Amino acid sequence: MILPTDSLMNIHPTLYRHPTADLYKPMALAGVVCTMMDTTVPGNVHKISQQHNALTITTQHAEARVWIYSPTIIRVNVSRHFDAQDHSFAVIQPPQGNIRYDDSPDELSIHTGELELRISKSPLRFNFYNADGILLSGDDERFGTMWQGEKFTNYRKLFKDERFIGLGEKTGNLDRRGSNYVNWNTDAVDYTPKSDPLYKTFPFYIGLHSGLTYGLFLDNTHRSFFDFGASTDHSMHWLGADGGDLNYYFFGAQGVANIIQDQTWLTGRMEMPPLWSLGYQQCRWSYMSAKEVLEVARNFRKLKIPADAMYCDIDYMDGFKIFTWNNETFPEPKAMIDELTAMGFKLVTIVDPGIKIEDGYKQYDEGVKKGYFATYPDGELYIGEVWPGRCHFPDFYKAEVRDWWGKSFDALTEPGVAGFWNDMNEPAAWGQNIPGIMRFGDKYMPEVRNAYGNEMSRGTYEGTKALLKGKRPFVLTRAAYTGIQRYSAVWTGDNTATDAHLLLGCRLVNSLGIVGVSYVGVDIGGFSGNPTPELMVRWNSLGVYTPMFRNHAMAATVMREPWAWGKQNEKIIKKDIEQRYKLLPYIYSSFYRSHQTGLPVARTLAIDLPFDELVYDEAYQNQFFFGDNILVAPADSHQREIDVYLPAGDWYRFGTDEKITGGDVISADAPLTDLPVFIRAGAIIPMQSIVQSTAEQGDGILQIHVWNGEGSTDFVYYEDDGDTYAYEQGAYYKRTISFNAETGNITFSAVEGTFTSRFDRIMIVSHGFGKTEDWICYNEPTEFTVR
Ligand code: MIG
Repeated sequence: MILPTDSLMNIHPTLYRHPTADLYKPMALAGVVCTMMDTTVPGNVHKISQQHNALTITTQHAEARVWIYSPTIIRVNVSRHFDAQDHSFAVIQPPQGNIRYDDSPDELSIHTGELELRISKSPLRFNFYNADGILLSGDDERFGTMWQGEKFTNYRKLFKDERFIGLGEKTGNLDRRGSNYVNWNTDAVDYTPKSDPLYKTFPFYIGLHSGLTYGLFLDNTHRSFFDFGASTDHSMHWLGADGGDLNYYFFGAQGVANIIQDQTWLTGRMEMPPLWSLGYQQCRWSYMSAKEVLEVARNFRKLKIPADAMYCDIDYMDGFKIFTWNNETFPEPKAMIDELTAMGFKLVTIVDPGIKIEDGYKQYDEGVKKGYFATYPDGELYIGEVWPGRCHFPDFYKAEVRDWWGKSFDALTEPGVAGFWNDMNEPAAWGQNIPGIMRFGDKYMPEVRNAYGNEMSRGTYEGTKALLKGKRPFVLTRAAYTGIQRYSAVWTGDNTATDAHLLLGCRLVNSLGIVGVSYVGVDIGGFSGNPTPELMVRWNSLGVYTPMFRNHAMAATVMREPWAWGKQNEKIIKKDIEQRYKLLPYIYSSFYRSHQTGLPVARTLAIDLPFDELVYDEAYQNQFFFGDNILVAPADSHQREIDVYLPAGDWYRFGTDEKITGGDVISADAPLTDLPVFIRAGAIIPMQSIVQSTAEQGDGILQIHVWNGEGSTDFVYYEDDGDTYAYEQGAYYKRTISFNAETGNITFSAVEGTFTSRFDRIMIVSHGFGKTEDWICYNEPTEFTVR
């Protein structure tokens, strides 16, 4: 008997509605499904047992395990063949002890005090409730979880007013409702504002409905997919992967910031970055010789445009062989770097994973001898072509390989390289279609592909950290998976020199912030194509408020340095870069907050205002807070006036100190000389005088800018040596600065930590008080009055 193809869907709900039909039985329908995919469901619960901090729930066709990680984090894993290793690339916390649960004939319920998981037994369904018994999220009652072959899908409820944010580096709108996405790390050459997937995988999103928040992280490195109510008459949302387990962490904290804190507690937070890396970075594919690198660096100093980092893209190498230098164009790397150092510059060099097949090349010889490269199933070494030509690819999943890789960086750290840029680690090979039979040890590439970038970055980070003997390495990567913040900063790959990409860049950065990745940059100016001078100017002004401020461009594009755009534009760009340097004390303190809590430096407004409709309006969705007190409204290169949504409260235009009342959409001037940036009333923003690089001593004055407001506000000021790990032993300088608007008092708490501030004077700069004087104090102050 052949039924119409939609008969499966006709039969499903009927079966589920029938009390005895606990399972969709493909066998019973053999005559019907013979032309269909092998489809299975977990079936009903047979047995419940507890071991190793986990509750094990055995069903007809699967096994589900439940662990509690914290009162607001519950992990569920539904599997047909549970892997005893239970490995995660992302999670760094262990589960808690014994799980207490209530068992009734129909339902199992687990309470943590803040979160309740109710598991219905026939059929197996998971529903999460808050402490008040209100449903946060759960399985779609009809379909729950199903396998089609090895691929599983978890169909979930969709609330009428539900919005979704997250997934990290994904194009599209801030609100992901109605969109669908795939995670499969890809060298997304020439991506557009609609392309998917891009380079990174963060299978974590936050659901928002009925004034409630929850988060879900699918910890699975296979190709995964997420659908937020597209093409289903808004009846459900779903997620899944081509293989592995439905292994997810459910976050029940209320408030987006609290969920981000929990998610970064689970998967780690970034270390304090080296201070120099927060300055302006100048990159290009490529500065072709040491001479050119030095010329560009010298020009920054000559023109008094601040900068901290120069880059070498692939052409510094000998035939693109990783860990080598071209001895014609870069004959004396150490001499070049010494000269850069004398000018206050650090050097960052690129590394790709592909190791050139060439006898006598150290990394090739060693890698082959020791079996460090990816293979085919028959043991033959996989060969893919990339810049060096035919290459092998290190198996970064093995500790021994990461260790070997990490040690090879001595070729770069010996002459003095300070930053390590990891490219092409999706991994990429010409043709962009590495076959699924490529193997890393006992794993086929598709099972672990999405974590390749993390494992390469981990090897780079651990290796260079050891080589730099106590100094913080700066690591930058293109491909990533959840948890990357523990090892590396990221950038959003090969964008394009268009206004659409400038705006998309804001959404990518903000969305990466939601998934725990604070240290993010985009290629300022756009990688491919040539920006107009207006676009270049505008993009630089946005770079000031991007966690990583790096100018980069593709080979054969016009030069992008600040002086390449005419004297008038050079002046504007210089002023913007100076603004970045003035703000470094604030930026560094914001990075500290992120290091402590996981809260991103660049924050979509959805973090503070998740249920404010205007936040998701396409006209305002690119806006973001930079740290606690600065609101940035990106204007493109053509706009000279834009509509800005200013949330409730009073605001000041940063460039003019004009006071504006929020709670509404306003029209803001947007000249190329003044990006619409607003300061929250009552804000405390520590700043400094202009320096040419972070290596410069400066004038020793810490400026505490205070904008008039209401009530009281405070700011945690943080400083350390910016360079070593001494802060982990208490060598930092931290004070809470408070402002009381009623009394006009500014109070400094006692200094916490053993570090001596590099500022020996504090200056108070008041805004919006109708006074113009500033106050300087020579000794450690405790109190000022601005009224
Ligand atoms: O095949 O190293 O995204 O930033 O300049 C291109 C050359 C390889 C891609 C990176 C880009 C870099 C370029 N790389």
